[in-house]
Amino acid sequence: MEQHAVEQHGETGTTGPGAVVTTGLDVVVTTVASDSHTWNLVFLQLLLEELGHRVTNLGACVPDALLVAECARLAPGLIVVSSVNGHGFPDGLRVAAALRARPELARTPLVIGGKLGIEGTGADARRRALLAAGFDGVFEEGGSPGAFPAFLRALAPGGRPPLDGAPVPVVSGARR
Ligand code: B12
Repeated sequence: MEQHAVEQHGETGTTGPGAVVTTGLDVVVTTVASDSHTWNLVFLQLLLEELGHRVTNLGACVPDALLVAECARLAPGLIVVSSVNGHGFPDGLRVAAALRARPELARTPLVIGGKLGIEGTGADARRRALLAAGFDGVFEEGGSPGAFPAFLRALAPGGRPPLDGAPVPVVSGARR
């Protein structure tokens, strides 16, 4: 009997004879060129992997051109930008423009989060500007803990729910 492979994203399993069903997303986790913090990236990688996604973590201080080149090469299902050094807002605006300028990345889901400013205020204005620049979700510290996992579930309905008691990031505000 002819066998049909069903390729969605990610983790592989079977639902019938020969059927290959995959769940989860290929995700690029990155920070911006100015930011040398790394534990935020490790945290996000672990969280995403726990939720059933596969992560390429580009590490600290990623130059814009390298980020764009790697995303174009890997064609991920989601790009997650994290920054905590206080320069994430201007760096994020620049990175979004660079990514969205590439036709093959123009529609790739793209989010940013962390500590994006150097003041506790202005999160709403930052969020609006980042969404206008091309991000699909902005998750600043201090927002709803469930917002990022909910965003991921909407993108990849086959993904795993968080384990009981698993840490979730402090986040806020997705566009969708
Ligand atoms: C360790 C540390 C460093 C180390 C980093 C070492 C390393 N390998 O990572 C060193 C010493 C290098 C460093 C340097 C600097 N640091 Co520093 N650092 C910290 C510190 C103490 C802990 C950061 C950390 O590892 N946290 C653990 C991780 C897991 O948590 P997190 O980063 O907060 O991320 C969480 C959330 O933000 C969220 N999140 C993050 N990104 C994203 C993305 C998405 C999509 C989502 C959903 C969630 C999410 O998820 C994580 C888990 O909850 C913080 C203070 C603090 N207590 O947070 C300051 C801090 C981040 N640093 C700060 C600053 C200012 C600097 C320097 C500019 C200092 C200087 N003058 O040189 C430099 C910047 C260097 C650079 N080029 O980026 C400030 C940033 C201020 C701001 N954003 O308003 C902080 C907040 C300290 C402070 N209170 O002033 N730092």
